[in-house]
Amino acid sequence: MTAPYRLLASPGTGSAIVECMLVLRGLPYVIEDFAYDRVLAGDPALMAKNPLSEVPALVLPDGTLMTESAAMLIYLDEIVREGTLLRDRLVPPAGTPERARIYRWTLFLAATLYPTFTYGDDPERWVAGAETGEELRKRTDAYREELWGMVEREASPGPYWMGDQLTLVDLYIGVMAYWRPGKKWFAANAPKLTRIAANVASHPKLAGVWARNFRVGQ
Ligand SMILES: N[C@@H](CCC(=O)N[C@@H](CS)C(=O)NCC(=O)O)C(=O)O
Repeated sequence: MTAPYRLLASPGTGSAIVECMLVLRGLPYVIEDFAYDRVLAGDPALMAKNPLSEVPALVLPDGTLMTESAAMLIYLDEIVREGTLLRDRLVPPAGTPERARIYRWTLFLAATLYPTFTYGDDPERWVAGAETGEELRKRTDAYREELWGMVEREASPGPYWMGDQLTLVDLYIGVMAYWRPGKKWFAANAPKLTRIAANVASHPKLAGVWARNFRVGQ
């Protein structure tokens, strides 16, 4: 029997994005949870796997270690287990403009938008002085809103970001909608993303992931 995937996680964080993917792809996995204050403090068990002390980290069945959520999603989409259907994949077929679009915006979310939290959550890690820290927080928050505006403008009017097909982009939207600027901002400024996030949250296969990561009504 092959070992399960091991996801190093913390409830409500970006590890939930990869947790969704493992469920949707029907892959066997176990979760090693870290309280978020342990992640921030640099838990030695997490740092042994990811020296940045960030979740998610993923250990593949053969022991290979992955960091970077987008890399994990792209990799896991290609794992086809017996009984899983090609149409259940979260990336459009190779060589199509749709795939180019999904890769572009998946990386936009992971590599451009996600770091606004890295630099804004605890600004005094990067700049000296409370006032400068507040300014960095304010500016990264404002920049994130601008970036979400771009994701909103590109969203389809369908149930998911690209239309009828659930893709990697939807997983980021579904989870990140719980983070700053928060649900009220999304409702007022990003109606398509609000709808998409609700559809991901109520996806029948993802009920367990939601129960583990988010409180009802959150
Ligand atoms: N580029 C990474 C970012 C991961 C990341 O920033 N994770 C946050 C949780 S949502 C974290 O672990 N932060 C801890 C820290 O910044 O020290 C990815 O896409 O996986």
